Amino acid sequence: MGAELTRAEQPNLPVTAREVGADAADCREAGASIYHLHVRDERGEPTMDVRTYAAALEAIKGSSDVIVQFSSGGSVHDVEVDRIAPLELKPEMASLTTGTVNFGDDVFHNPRSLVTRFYLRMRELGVLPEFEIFDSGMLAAADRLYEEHGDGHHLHYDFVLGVPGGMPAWPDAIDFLTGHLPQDATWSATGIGSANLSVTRVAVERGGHVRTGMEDVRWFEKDVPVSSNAQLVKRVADVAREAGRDVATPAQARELLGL
Ligand code: KMH
Ligand code: ZN
Repeated sequence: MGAELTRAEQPNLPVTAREVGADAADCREAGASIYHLHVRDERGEPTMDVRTYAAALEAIKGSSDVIVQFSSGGSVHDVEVDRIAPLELKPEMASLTTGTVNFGDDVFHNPRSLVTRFYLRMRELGVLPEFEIFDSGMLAAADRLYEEHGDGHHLHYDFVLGVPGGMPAWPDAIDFLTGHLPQDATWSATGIGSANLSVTRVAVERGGHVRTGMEDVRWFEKDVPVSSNAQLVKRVADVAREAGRDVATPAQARELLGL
C-alpha cells in the first residue's frame, strides 16, 4: 500500500496538486468522506516535501469538503524527520502506524520512540490520528500509547489486511480485531490487492467503514486495471447500499470522529 506505486505502474495516478484536487472532488462525488493523502514530486516519485503537501492540501480544500488525512507513513524509504514534517500544516487527520512490519521485501520502520513522537506532535497540533493496524500487536501498542499519552480524543482505527508481512485478509481477522477495540471506537478496513472487495464486504456487514484507493489496489477485477480512485470508492458505496447502509458525508464523518 501507500506511496510506493509509481505513475509508470498506474498511469492515472494523480500527481500534481491540480490532479489531486480533482481526484478528491471525484472521490467525494462517489461517496468518500476522508481523503488519505500521499504526495509525489514532479517525476512522480513519493516525497514528504512540506510544500508539495501544502499545495495538495490547498487544492483539495478548494475542490471539496472531504476530511484530509495526511500519511505519516510515507514510503518505506522515508526517514523519521521527513515523515513528521508535513504535520506542521495541521491536517484534520493523519495516519499513524503503531509498530514495525515487513512490507514485501522492505521494512516499514515504526519503532516505539518514533510512534510516540509522531503521536505527541499530532496531538499538540490538534491532528486526529488514524491508527493504522497492519498486525494485531499494533492494536495493543495503540492502546498503550493512548493509556500513556491520550487526551480523551476519539479513537479511530484502520485495519490494513493483506500486506505481505502483515496480517492476512483472513475472513475472521476483522472479527478478531474488532473484538479487541475500546468501546466507542470507530474503525475501517482496507483490503490490499485481491483482498480489496472481500474485505470491503466483511467491513460493511460488520458495521465498519472502508478505505480504498489506487495505492492499495491495482486491479479492479481480474485482468482489468483500476481506472481511478473514484471507481474504487463507488464500488464501496455500491456494496454499502446493497447491504442497506448509506455513505457518510464529510460532515457526518466529522461528527463520528469528534472533529
Ligand atoms: N507506504 C507505507 C510504508 C500510511 O500512509 O501511514 C505506509 C503507508 C501507511 O502507506
Ligand atoms: Zn498511506
